[in-house]
Amino acid sequence: MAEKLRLKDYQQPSYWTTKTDLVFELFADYTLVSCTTILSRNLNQNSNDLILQGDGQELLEFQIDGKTTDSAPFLKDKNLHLNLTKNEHTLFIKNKIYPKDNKSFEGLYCSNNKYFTQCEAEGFRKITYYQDRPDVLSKFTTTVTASGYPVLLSNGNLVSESKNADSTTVVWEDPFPKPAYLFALVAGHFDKITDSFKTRSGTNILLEVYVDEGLASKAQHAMKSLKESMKWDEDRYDLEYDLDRYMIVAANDFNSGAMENKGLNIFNTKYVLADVKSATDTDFYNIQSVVAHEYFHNWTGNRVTCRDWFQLSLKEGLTVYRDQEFSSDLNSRGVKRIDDVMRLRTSQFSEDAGGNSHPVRPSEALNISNFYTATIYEKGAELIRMIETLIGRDKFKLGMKKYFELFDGKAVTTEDFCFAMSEASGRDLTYFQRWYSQKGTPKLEVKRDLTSKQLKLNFKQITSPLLLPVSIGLIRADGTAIKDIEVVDASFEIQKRGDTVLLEITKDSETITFSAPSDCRISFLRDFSAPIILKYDPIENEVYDLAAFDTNSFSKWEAIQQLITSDILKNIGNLQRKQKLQFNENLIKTYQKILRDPILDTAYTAKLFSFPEFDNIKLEFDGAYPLDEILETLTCFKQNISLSLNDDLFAIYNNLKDNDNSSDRSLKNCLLKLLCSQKQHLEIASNQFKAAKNMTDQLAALNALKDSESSLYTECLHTFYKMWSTDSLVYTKYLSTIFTKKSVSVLEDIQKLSKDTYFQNWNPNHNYAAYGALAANPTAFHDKSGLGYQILAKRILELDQKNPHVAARIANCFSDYKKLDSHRQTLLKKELEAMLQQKLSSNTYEIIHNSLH
Ligand code: B3K
Ligand code: ZN
Repeated sequence: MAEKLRLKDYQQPSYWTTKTDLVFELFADYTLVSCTTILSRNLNQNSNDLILQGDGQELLEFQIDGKTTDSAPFLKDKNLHLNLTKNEHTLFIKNKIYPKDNKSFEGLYCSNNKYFTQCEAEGFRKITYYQDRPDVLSKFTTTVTASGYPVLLSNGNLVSESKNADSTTVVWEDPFPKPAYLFALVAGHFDKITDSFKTRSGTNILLEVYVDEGLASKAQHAMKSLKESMKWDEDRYDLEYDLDRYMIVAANDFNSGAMENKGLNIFNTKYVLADVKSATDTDFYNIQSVVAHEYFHNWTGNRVTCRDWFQLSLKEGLTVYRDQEFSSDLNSRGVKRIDDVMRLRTSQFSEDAGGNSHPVRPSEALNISNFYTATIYEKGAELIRMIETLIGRDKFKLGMKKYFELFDGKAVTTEDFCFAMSEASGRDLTYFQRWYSQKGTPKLEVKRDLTSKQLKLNFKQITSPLLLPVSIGLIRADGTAIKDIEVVDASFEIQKRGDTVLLEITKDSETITFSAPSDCRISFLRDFSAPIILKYDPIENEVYDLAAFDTNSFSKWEAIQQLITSDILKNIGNLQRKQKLQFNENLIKTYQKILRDPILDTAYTAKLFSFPEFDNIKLEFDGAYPLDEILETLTCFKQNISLSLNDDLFAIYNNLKDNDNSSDRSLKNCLLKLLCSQKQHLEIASNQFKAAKNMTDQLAALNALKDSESSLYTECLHTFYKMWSTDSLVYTKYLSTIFTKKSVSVLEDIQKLSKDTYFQNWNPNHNYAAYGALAANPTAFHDKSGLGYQILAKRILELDQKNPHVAARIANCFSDYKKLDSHRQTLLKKELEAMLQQKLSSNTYEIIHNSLH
């Protein structure tokens, strides 16, 4: 088994690679890769040893400084171990690879008879022997020769193109030094759309989006999103694009969402192709945000990159923060913040509570591909957001400017980022940086002491102390906000911002005293100012008043989440004690007011109706969670809301029914799903399905019917299949609909899946939509028979032979092992131990091992 990598072992290489010339000759069954590199001694290191990583290629020729050399003595494991003598060397390596057989979708591979690359994190070593590490930055020239592939692309600018009777040869040159993980090559038949963008300083950039033939009309939204992103980065951060052209290419087989290769982004088709008939409003929204994310990497990731892979959040956390801000500016900021917090809590908080918990800057890893996680991305973005909250938006912008002044063209660390922010803002961030190395979700407890004139708060950090920016507001029982909050005394720094005060909690115990009226209600963690779990005992009616009156859209939503969560927890307790379920009637009244509030925006109201899910509720339990009781209570809770609000839900659904905008659709479809927990309303969903003019309404109707055991569902599902199964992307919606059904019958369905003509056995999207969906479906996955565990274990082993990345991602479903009851633990343990006996990739081994231990 591979050895663990450790952050503390980082060392610069003994040689830098300063120039890389690649020549690709694409033949029908194989590809020849010739790579000439200039190596230059790193005077900081006193060593002649140099490792060039490789993975599975056939080495055909090896020259050092023009002399053909026997490579055999240098080959050890998969790598070339060189011992060099001079300050400069020229290496030439020629090797053979088989892209058509490459189902790992890393390195150079074929998908739908087109060639693509995926080199992050360590895929370049599958193309040629190379210093495949992010701190080695080289200028690249790429020559590609092929016949029968009219489109031949690589990074940078096109320098020449020549054709003869048999083949076409192109030469691409990238003027910006880059690490190997940003290398890209694409070849094939494509359709494309083109456009242009004039930068602020007047350069015209050619923009191209390449898609499968016949699908050009579905690329318009991606192109629009690209132009919006380019404009936003100029407006917000004064950052302009730096090459003559920017290309996006869509790939049917792609392990993740997209990849920010310099000048040549390669995308999963899921984040490029859309029209209203085949893509939902959420798909459109995601395309905008992923296109932006990859574009923003051009500065945060490509121009300034990571020193080593433990620094991954340097580029990912920062770029997620930037794409979140972009989406907030272009859409609704309040709704976006709620979406981001929901995602953080569902995916990252769960990850941090399970076997694969790790810090935003991990200190060790077996396989770095396993670290493309919610912690690195989402929690990483929260860390950046906290810095912005602490120093303010203007200084944050100055900090970004400083970051590029200091580090453009370099490979750096998260400390370097914080240093730039400190330099620009004058604020010491040393203590704050503990956030980067501490895993787990911080817990903060608040106790209050309210007298007639003063409110005293005592904060206790239950976990190791960190700097927690806690934003709070005060409101009175009649709903009026206390505008001028008067702080009498505080043991820590505070910053006043309008009717909100930012408390900078640092020690394990801190206090603050305000002058405040006795009916004062506290709105904690406004805008979710820190990614923590905050516990306090509300006084009577406090949370209801916040739910009704809080002016902070996040905190109003949060108050409602709190009311629901405590109602659900109370009823889980009832079930455990074999008592009757009894839901809170005041909550119904709160919802009635929300539904009748003419001021609330429909997209926001839809968020108020997004109830906590299984993954949120399970986190409320410290030890093993009561899985069956959680599931039963959640279902009954929704049924109760549906029954109690029946008339309002029905009336509003009808009002919104024919409105043609995404905001109204989101509320309408959310209410439809609720209504359908009553059998009598299933007909509404079936009618909506039949009348739907867009995918949002069609899919929402199908999903509303899904858990009903009604023939209406089977009929609609069949129609959906007939309409869409030939469209690989929409087919994934069919798969995830089936496999998220709250029923054990799903386990039978998935065993028949390989017989479905349209299921592409190795396609990552299809596997995530089927097996990933099952893994996230607690009813079926955790069925007491243990069949769910068996099916997933078997499939992960199959996938692991071809595509360890996809296998390991799905294997994350086992990380709750220790939180299961003893019956389920026994069943799962058997599967996990059996898996560890098999020959596993280091990716899957690491995930399974961590889940079990
Ligand atoms: N940087 C890529 C992620 C690549 C995943 C490699 N296993 C996409 C992104 O975060 O922008
Ligand atoms: Zn990214």
